[in-house]
Amino acid sequence: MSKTIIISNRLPLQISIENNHLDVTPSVGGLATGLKSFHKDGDSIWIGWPGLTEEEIPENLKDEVQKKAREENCVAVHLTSDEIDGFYYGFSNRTIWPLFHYFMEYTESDDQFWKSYQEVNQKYADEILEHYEDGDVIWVHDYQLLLVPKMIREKAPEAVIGFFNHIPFPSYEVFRTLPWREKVLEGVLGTDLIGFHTYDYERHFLSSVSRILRHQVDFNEVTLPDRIVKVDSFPMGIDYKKFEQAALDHFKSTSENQSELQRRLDHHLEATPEAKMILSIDRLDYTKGIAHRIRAYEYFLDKNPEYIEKVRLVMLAVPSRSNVPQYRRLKREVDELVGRINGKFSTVSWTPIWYFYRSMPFENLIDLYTTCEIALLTPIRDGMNLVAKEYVATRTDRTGVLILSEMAGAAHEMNEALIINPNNFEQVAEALKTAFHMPKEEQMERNKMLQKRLRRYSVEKWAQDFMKALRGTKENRDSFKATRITSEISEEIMEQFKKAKKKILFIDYDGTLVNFVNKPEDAEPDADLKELIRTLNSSEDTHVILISGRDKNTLGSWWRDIPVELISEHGVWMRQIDGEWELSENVKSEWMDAVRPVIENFVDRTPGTFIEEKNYSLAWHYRKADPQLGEIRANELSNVLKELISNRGLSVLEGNKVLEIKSSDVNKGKACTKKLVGENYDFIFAIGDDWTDEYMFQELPETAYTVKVGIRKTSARYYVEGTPKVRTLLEKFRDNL
Ligand code: GDG
Repeated sequence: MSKTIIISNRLPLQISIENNHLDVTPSVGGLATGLKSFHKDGDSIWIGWPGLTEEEIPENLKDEVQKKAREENCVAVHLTSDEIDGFYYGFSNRTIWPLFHYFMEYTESDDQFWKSYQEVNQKYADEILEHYEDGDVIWVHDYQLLLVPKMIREKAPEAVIGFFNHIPFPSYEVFRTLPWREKVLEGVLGTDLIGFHTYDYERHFLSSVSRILRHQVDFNEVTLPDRIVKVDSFPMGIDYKKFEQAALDHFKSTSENQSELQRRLDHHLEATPEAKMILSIDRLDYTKGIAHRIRAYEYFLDKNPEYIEKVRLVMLAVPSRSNVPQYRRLKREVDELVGRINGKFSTVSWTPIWYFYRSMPFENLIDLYTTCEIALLTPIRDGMNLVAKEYVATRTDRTGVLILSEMAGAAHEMNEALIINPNNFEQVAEALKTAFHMPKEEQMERNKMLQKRLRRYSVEKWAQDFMKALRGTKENRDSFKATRITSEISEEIMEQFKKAKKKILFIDYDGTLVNFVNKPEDAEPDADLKELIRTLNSSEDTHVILISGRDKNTLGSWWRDIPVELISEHGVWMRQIDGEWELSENVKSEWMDAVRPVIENFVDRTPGTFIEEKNYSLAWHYRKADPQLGEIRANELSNVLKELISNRGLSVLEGNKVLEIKSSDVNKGKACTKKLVGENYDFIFAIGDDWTDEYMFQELPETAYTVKVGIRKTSARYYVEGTPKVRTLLEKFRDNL
């Protein structure tokens, strides 16, 4: 039976060794907490690092580690301390993490880190491939493993692979500064589905893909030569019931069962019943805005001294990544700030900040959530922020006020919270005042709505939605109309080719024989290609025609020494094998003077675009324009032109990053059927990549072998993934001449 393979940097468990004895505990963190329930219930294995380096695990316990992991349906990837330094503390946390959170000044570009990142990603990919079986679905998590999807795809081209990015994806202007930006994007595009927490991250990612890799992006789909990658947002939820139940149990527990922490919290509440506790919980990370928060709190107390002894900030900072210098610096900064502010405001019976630098057991987390009337979560950037959601879920009597930074992904779904800009201290101070005085009814009204949404969009639902969309990509792939030319199909075609007595091959040029380039004049055929076409056309019974939208002069000069028929400008001109050009009887050109100024206006308004003037058509190219602006202007121009040319016997062809206006009577379909008139070809083959080639696919007889290059909707019977595959196919024809 097929299974799900989950892969994340860390396993959802932590293995520790004391006195040669292994201890396994669940690990803390957004992802682990979130996916654990999904993993437990389903048929899945989870691959990741168990938290100890190879050097830390004694030789005699290595098998035991794997055994313990397997008991939890986990597979441990063993990493050395050098690997952890380069891959995890290095590239992941000193390059990607700061960059993706817009901390460009913290972002390091170190070749050694990058090398290690690639090697360790390969290690994860290899481990996955060890366990992968046909039909399994693979779900890769987070920024530490961005290259893994491509690495799996290379070995298992048919695999169904999803990727979820738990942190923000920065805007193109920030992402483009990464020296290895192409490799990173290509790595993650090895997937079928990429998920982000919010639409903004999705938008930024697609913008980088289209600007940096220049792939075609239509709405939320990236078209690659061999696949379509879907990109979507799936805001991650929490295990709502678990938090709700924990809170209910907490309230039921008797005073003997209470934790020490709860006793101390209660003690404070009893001593100062009108005072309110403000909760802050995060990993100690510069993105979480902890130092800002303390300063904003200081600002609040400075401006509103009447709240002295009336509020207390209970701050839990969980130690994190202390091997990275910025985290050590932040720790010092926070220690100093807390010390200074406590020194500045404390009274005999009151300290303004109650600071814990440690990780706490789950029960204590619940003590804090349920006891504090206000939660102040002010990240400077945060992919989602699950703490905000957990806080609301534990407020079972619906009281409590959440103050949340608009920079957290969670803010998009939690409108009923008090949403603030963490850099605006005045606004934070105002929100604290509002929270302090908010009537209970209003608190309950707000939390009611929040809880309803959180309960519905839980982590289970999030995982199910993602998996459903991921499986959907497979169904989509399977329902694709054209059939991929596998080696068996290619053999079959060759058999028919060999048997046939009279054969004709229509071959498109750009995007089929050669890849697209920025300057159309740079797409000249290489010597091998020329030789291939010459040989193909040298056999008596095989007739090769290159059929293109290109102008006759360019096409003619590129193929001047090769005896092959050419059809240029979609059929306006035809060159005989002896080099003579003939004009199609259907063409007109008098319309061009009226249309040209309209297109020129679009050239002026859209940098990077230009007009290609052919004898009987005008083409507006926008490949080099900003991709989004190009698409917008192409739509606009297409509409303007359609109106302008109506009833003139002209049509607008929408090619690959080009709009072309020409006589409606001329197209590749008409041009190639003309070639069949009066002939008795028993093998007809046509191959092309873009929309203009669809005319050939539609007009040729059903028995023709029509082949689309790339994966797009098509009327062709077959498809191949890209230009290298076209060459291989043509070489097979040559070998079977
Ligand atoms: C990343 C993204 C995104 C915290 N302290 C303790 C503890 N926790 C648990 C919380 C919560 C989780 O850790 C923290 O999750 P966050 O979402 O707030 O933050 P990150 O760890 O930075 O997570 C983030 C997330 O991935 C998921 O996609 O939301 O934006 O940065 O579940 O309860 N748990 C225990 N003791 C603690 O001291 N037991």
